[in-house]
Amino acid sequence: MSVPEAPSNNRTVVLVGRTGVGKSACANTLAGADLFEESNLSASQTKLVNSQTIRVDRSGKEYKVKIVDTVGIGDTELLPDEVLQRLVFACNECVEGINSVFFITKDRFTKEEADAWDVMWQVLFGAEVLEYTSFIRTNFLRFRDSVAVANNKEQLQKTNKYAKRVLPNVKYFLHDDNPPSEYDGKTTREDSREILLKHLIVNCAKVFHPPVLREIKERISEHAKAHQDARDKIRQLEARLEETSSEREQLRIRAGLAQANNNTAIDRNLVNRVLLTVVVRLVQRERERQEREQAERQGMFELLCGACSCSVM
Ligand SMILES: Nc1nc2c(ncn2[C@@H]2O[C@H](COP(=O)(O)OP(=O)(O)O)[C@@H](O)[C@H]2O)c(=O)[nH]1
Ligand SMILES: [Mg+2]
Repeated sequence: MSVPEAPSNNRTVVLVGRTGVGKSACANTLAGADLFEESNLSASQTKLVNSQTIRVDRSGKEYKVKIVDTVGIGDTELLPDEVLQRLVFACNECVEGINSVFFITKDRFTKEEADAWDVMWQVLFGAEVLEYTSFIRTNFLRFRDSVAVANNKEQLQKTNKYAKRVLPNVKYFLHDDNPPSEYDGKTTREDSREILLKHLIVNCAKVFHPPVLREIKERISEHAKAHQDARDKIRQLEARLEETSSEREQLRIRAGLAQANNNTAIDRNLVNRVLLTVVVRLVQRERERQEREQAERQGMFELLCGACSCSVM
């Protein structure tokens, strides 16, 4: 459940989608500058996560827009565990909440996309994310033409069984085109930017707090508190050590100090450790999801075989 909040001038948008569909290009369009690396390179060569915050003036108000670019989900070159790990690291960039997830696609909606979609809501964020997800069709030359956009939306929904299953659940459907500037893409990107920013500012004021982000935040603050307690304890013990002249008492205090120092040392790699434990749990959840799908397929197969009147000798 998201907590009701006063509308703020901050917006956080997370871009997800397969590698090469144009996430980083879309991020640059949103930023109005080349802040993200665009390429056809494989996900393994892409940075873990890249996030940039820009300021935007709209109708006399200043907005702070945080853009979080991620690696491709549904990417065959990465193991599911690696993808989840990268996504959880991206989540750490938006622990204050997410205004919108931009799910980016290019020309088609494939099984990989449907899988990525399922991982996003079933494994990572929970069903509530669908309320906050905007489906962005990039590389759409006629994005300024409302009739072409409406037709494409309708066609896309009928493409195949994956599109038929997923796309009717999509709340916002947007089209844009973000060609590289060497192809005279500047004005096209400016027009695309207008569409994306308007949507982000007008339709995405509400903040989504996915349980996974709340958990990351809570666990990090628990650890930070334990760390602070240990430091307070060290200070107290050091003061007592100065005051006491008894050797026995000094020995006892030194033992306490060693213990407290140990407690602060454990916390050195705190954020990474918290994130990795979250990854482990999500990977487990993803495995369970795959097993469920497999069992359903098997059940369907057995049902069909049972209903079939032919006998195989
Ligand atoms: N013409 C055109 N090219 C695009 C568009 N989006 C991305 N590209 C290009 O496609 C390539 C891959 O895009 P990139 O943003 O790096 O994909 P990512 O892997 O999803 O981040 C880059 O060369 C981009 O410049 C688009 O909407 N139109
Ligand atoms: Mg990229």
